[in-house]
Amino acid sequence: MTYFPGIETIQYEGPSSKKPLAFKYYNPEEVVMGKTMKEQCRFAMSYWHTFTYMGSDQFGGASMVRPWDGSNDSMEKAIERVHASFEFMEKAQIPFFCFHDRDIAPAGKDLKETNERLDIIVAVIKEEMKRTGIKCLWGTTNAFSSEIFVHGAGTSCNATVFAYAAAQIKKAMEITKDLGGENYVFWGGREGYETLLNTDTALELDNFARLLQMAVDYAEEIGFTGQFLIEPKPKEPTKHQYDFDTATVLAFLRKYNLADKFKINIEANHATLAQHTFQHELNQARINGVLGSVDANQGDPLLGWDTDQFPTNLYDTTLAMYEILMAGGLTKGGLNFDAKVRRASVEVDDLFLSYIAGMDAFAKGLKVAAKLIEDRVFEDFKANRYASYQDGIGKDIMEKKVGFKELEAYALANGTTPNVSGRQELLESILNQYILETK
Ligand code: XLS
Ligand code: CA
Ligand code: CA
Repeated sequence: MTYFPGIETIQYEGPSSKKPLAFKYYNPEEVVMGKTMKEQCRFAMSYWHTFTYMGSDQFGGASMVRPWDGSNDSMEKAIERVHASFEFMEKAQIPFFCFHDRDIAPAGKDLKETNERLDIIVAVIKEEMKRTGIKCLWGTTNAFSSEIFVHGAGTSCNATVFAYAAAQIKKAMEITKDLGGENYVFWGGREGYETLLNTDTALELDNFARLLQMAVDYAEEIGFTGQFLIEPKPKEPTKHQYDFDTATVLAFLRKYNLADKFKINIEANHATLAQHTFQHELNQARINGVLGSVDANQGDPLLGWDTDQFPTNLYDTTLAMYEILMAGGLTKGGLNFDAKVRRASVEVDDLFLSYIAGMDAFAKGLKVAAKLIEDRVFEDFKANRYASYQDGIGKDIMEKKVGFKELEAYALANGTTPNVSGRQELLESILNQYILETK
């Protein structure tokens, strides 16, 4: 049975190819900075956006009809989605997938039945993983869609909901371990608030930390060695999400002594919702040693919400790969396309075309970033810009040899040296040149 008849495995054909169903820049076996592109990019498919999203939005229902969704039985449908998704990943050459518990199996009448259903689907997924060699990048819990989470999950005012969320996370961690998941993600979809008039933020944050500590303890108990990741997002669905951005999450983790147990999963669209650039969030994670993984998508600058579009902006993919390479690569993380086709892209091959667009954009970004790093374009410029800290009074500051009194004496005697240009426009035009000329 094939759900994508007529579509062969997508091949690299190079930048001059006019064939839509071909890679122009992503050449999996090509070596860039000591690793193949496949190893550098670690691309992943998001199960939810690719196999459960049918095009609905706030104003209308499903716009897409998928051939694998023919059955009226929700479990049969879930099984067919597994088969279709692995055929898709194989043909698109995507080596990893990411999932929420509720993406892969429909909820049953109670938690027990829901968990039994998960076990059935996980067995099918394992068979497909064995057949194809495709791996699980990360698993997570959907503790936001069900109405029971209306006040939050780990931050709910209702202790029975906290317990339910914990039970759900426990099961999702078990299946992620069973699937060999390399990471486990926490995105606090309802962990935030609408109004402070009814919210005890101190208690909610303490409880959220308690929940995370329980996850750490349970991982140890069951021998789950995957990396825990927190995914920041400033708003949506709640007005104010506790995991606002990387800096906020770091402060939270440090306060609750969880900083050595978690890294960050940076999503591009969440960065821009927080009024940051994608690069800023990656940079902050990198310099703090917590860059864990990446949700590779993009938002629309004209829309104020999480549009989860496929990433095609070469500036963003270049500067993202720049930060990732500077961090030493993705290690256990990956580039997960937490991205969905537009509502009007209703045809099945749109799924391939969108992944190709994203993979090519990141492959090109990888090559440009590698060249910028190899040529030390920005790093040499920065070294020179901060050269005054290499000797004299600058070195004394760096080495903590001076305090206010010594610095006052220095300033009185020497004044300051004249400002020199930051050369931003020059650097921007060099960046353009590298994007255009890197082969
Ligand atoms: C939603 C988030 C979500 C997480 C996983 O905005 O991006 O999809 O990545 O729960
Ligand atoms: Ca995400
Ligand atoms: Ca998102």
